Amino acid sequence: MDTNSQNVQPTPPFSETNEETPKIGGGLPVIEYWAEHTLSPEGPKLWQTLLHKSACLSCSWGTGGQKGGFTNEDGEKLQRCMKSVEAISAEIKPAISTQFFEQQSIAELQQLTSMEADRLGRLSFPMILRAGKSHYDRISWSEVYQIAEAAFRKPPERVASYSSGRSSNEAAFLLQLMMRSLGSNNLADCSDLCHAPSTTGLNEMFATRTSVVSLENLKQADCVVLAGANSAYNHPRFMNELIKIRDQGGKIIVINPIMEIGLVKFGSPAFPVKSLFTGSDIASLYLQPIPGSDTALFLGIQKSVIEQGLLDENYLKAYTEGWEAVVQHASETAWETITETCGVSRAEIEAAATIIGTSPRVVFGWAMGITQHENGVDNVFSIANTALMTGNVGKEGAGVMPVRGHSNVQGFGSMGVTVKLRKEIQEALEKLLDRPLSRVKGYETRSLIEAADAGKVDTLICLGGNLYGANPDSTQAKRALGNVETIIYLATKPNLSHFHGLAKHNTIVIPVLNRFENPYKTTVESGNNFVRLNDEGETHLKNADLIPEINFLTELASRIHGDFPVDWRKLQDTKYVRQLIAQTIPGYEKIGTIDETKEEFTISGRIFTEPKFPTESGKAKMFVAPLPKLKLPEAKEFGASESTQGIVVALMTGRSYSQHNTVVYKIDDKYRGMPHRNCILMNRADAESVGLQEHQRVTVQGNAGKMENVEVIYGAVRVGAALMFYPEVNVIFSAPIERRSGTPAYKRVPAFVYAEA
Ligand SMILES: Nc1nc2c(c(=O)[nH]1)N[C@H]1C(S)=C(S)[C@@H](COP(=O)(O)OP(=O)(O)OC[C@H]3O[C@@H](n4cnc5c(=O)[nH]c(N)nc54)[C@H](O)[C@@H]3O)O[C@H]1N2
Ligand SMILES: Nc1nc2c(c(=O)[nH]1)N[C@H]1C(S)=C(S)[C@@H](COP(=O)(O)OP(=O)(O)OC[C@H]3O[C@@H](n4cnc5c(=O)[nH]c(N)nc54)[C@H](O)[C@@H]3O)O[C@H]1N2
Ligand code: SF4
Ligand SMILES: [Mo]
Repeated sequence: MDTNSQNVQPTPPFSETNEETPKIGGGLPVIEYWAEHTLSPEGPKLWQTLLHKSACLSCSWGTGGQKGGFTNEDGEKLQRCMKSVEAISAEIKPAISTQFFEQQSIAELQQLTSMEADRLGRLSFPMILRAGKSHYDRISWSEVYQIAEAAFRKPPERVASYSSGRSSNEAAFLLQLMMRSLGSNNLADCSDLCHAPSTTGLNEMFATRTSVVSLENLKQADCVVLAGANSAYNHPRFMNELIKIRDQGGKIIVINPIMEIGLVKFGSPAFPVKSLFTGSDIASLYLQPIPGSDTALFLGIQKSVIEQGLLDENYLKAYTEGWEAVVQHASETAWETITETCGVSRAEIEAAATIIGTSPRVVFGWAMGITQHENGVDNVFSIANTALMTGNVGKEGAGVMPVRGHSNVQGFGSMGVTVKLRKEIQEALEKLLDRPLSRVKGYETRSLIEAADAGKVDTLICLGGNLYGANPDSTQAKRALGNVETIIYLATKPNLSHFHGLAKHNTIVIPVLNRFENPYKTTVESGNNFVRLNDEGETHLKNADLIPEINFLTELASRIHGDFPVDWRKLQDTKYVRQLIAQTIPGYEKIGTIDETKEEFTISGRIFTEPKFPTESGKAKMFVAPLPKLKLPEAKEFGASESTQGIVVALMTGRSYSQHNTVVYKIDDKYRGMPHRNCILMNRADAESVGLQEHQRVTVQGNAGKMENVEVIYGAVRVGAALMFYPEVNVIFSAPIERRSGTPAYKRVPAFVYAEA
């Protein structure tokens, strides 16, 4: 039995924080941050960018574009959060000088933290680290293309790409077209580490891969279930919708092992000053399960829905398949098994079931706390099963809604940057290429690292991101990338990959223009399936040698492929890329005329307001989500001696308040009361059970390494669980992989926490 599950949840639950933590999320510090940045010397440029007609750089909630920098798809104003300011501030930094890289050796650069690397400034000229050299050198564009072209002439199965969702749809489309024209399906993407289980799960059940809820529909919900998403940090404007739903008498159920303060009360600048000071209530009910146990919690909700007579059997019979086995599984699983597995009491589960079963319209939202598990796809199944059992998919104001990551990560998937290409896109591309695409299975991110580790990759192009920093087991990632002959990083800012993810022969860093600097229009897709048009812009980096991503990709492709299957150089006018997208990508027809119409649009076929699904039978398919076996290893399995004072915890790894993925903006996380990056958030009872105290320094050991001198911080985290920040924590563990989607289990890392002798 899991060491955690002896503790069935009391009410009120694990809510003790330390004296440092504020009483509401958001609130005045957000306004202070705005003021600090917008009134600083960078202020005018910041305002100019905020007002520029382009989508927010930061998260997938999406705002800006043609309706103006502050407007959402419903035309509502004042829709930019402080995260947007944070992201822009990082991009409008001055250029890093050539002298800097002449002076700093790679050994010195490797000493930099993620925050220090980002703070160096903007990359502004192409540079190369050659094998055996100690410094990055500036390099000419002609040599860049010469090396890149030779590297791309390697056998196609030994050539790979990785991408991250900040770039445009146009760049994403060109990347995959270039790779597939070559005969390579190795299109790894950051979504493999992120929402791939949502894509896989939703595709199996509904034959769709994204949220089925529009922003307009969300506004009509009477209840939102938010599982494993810290939206107060990571999708702040979503909080405005939750506040409005509560104000209209709706209910919010939060499911999260940590009582995140911003999900309890949130002070949003979008609302009257009063709410900013006192905060608005968010959670009506807050459940704190054991990390990795959400299938059990949702099974409990289903069981109770059945017991309370709230099962929508007519809906199941008419619109779903496989429901009998799912209902049977819920009916037959004993309450004891359910509560033991998830650590939440039956009374609380029943309360959630009553709310869900009696609310007319329920939206189920989730993020990394659901997907980043060994059973991430089962988690998604269990949520969608619950939605279907209560008739909540395929009607207005209801549905399943993965809350996506990067601002254009979903667009990358739509453009075919995936190892699981949709059949319709495959056929359209084959028509365009006038030949079959390669049938060799491509590498997603984890299999790319494994393949590189086994010496099977010669060439790698990274369109953004931080492949080294984002992967678990940093030692392996470094070794694996070291086997690749040529790595080409396209990036706006320096990051850990550029200093640690070094190739065997040549590591090239190409400085690119970001979304608001491109000399042509681009588009992006929000998590709510809305396509935005970004206007042309210009960079503040005068006399610098940056390149638009599109220009680099088309020039490289034209050198490799000549005029096949298209005149690549002509595609530097992105209007032509959009025409190709309109021809090949389902639902994107309107992009073909967006240059003339300026009409931003919701992708057709994505939002379900009727219970008819694009599956073969037209019905949603339901699958039994088995309960996980959540045993943690014993202390001795970490090599600890009997006398070592310590405890094994289920460590969740994720984001602090001031970071965007692997890029750290500030070292503290004030809402959780964590003063710096080298902290572990623990439950007081756990710490005290092995004689640890708050602020004591401990070692945290995983299966691949350890971190020392880590400060214990008491927080509102459930017994048996703890939290640390990535990317730093990625050195300590190699995660098991969700087998259907390739996603690492970042949210349930067995770790041994012990006092230093
Ligand atoms: N400002 C900012 N915005 C961002 C990002 C950023 O780094 N900074 N990153 C973007 C990206 S790429 C992504 S993917 C999203 C990430 O957005 P989130 O998914 O909100 O981010 P995480 O920090 O990974 O944390 C998720 C939450 O899951 C909870 N959790 C952990 N394990 C479990 C579990 O087993 N069950 C449940 N129910 N909950 C669990 C954690 O306590 C945490 O509150 O945000 C996007 N937006
Ligand atoms: N332990 C742990 N690990 C995790 C996670 C976790 O929760 N826990 N979360 C995972 C998740 S959800 C994700 S999505 C990944 C994120 O992994 P990645 O997407 O690989 O990483 P980012 O930190 O978002 O990448 C930041 C870099 O992108 C570059 N960049 C920014 N804008 C642009 C642009 O417009 N063009 C180009 N070419 N480059 C640009 C900058 O150089 C910047 O340094 O990390 C994963 N890793
Ligand atoms: S919620 Fe996301 S998209 Fe909207 S302004 Fe904030 S960071 Fe940007
Ligand atoms: Mo992500």
